[in-house]
Amino acid sequence: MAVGIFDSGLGGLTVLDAVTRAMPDVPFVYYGDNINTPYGVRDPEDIYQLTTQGVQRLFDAGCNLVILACNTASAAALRRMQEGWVPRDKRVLGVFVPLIESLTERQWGDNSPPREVKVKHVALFATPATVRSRAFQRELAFRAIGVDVEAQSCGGVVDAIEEGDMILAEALVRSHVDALLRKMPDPDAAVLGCTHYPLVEDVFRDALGAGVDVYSQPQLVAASLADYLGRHPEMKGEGTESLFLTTGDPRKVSNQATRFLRRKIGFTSA
Ligand code: DGN
Repeated sequence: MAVGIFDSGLGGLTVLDAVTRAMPDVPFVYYGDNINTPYGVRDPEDIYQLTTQGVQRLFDAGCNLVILACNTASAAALRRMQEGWVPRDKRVLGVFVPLIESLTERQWGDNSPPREVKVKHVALFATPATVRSRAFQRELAFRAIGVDVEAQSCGGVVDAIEEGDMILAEALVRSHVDALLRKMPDPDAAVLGCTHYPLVEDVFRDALGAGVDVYSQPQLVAASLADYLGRHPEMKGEGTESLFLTTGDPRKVSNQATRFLRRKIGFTSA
């Protein structure tokens, strides 16, 4: 048994990196749906079908707890999966909630009514599907009032990162930040709502300027998961060996993954 980490491709490795650093004694099984990436341009039904397939594979590999380390899948599929698909003895958690809890200064799982918070103007950067879903705004509205969100759909950034074209990724990030700042000139916080973006976090920070607090997911998700496993140790699993599965070409994906983890790992066929 191990904790499952699902992503449409390689972005979830930024989350895997943070969780393995925070919890070196927890075994993980990573599933990257590289053959179907990117999800950001797919329709919600398609994302739901692909996500349930991948999560089922992780259940079959012995994971009782699966983290959807993909905002696009969390936005399009998580609520529907939790409401009718996830078996009673399993849990599937997303990456939005830790981010929003941190932004709204909440403890993990605090479900008290929405209240005023310090941040007033939030810039959200995410894939087209995440932005279209408005899931971030919906989750935020459960917890906070009086927060204005301006979302920027960052087309092209995920593909450029997956292909390793960091010059293109940087140029795209700068133009998306410019577009956002034209709509909202004075954000006090920016949310990087895609697990690929930690690889270009410095570019976001530089383009946004010093006055903007940047919320990035990996460390926030790792802290929430550590807290959750502290309260549910039976979900942790045994052993320390992690396993990496891909629907794509294992050799190509293993090479690409080195850029995300700064160490060599070997993927096998899902
Ligand atoms: N990394 C994914 C996310 O967090 O939304 C995006 C990947 C994709 O398929 N577009």
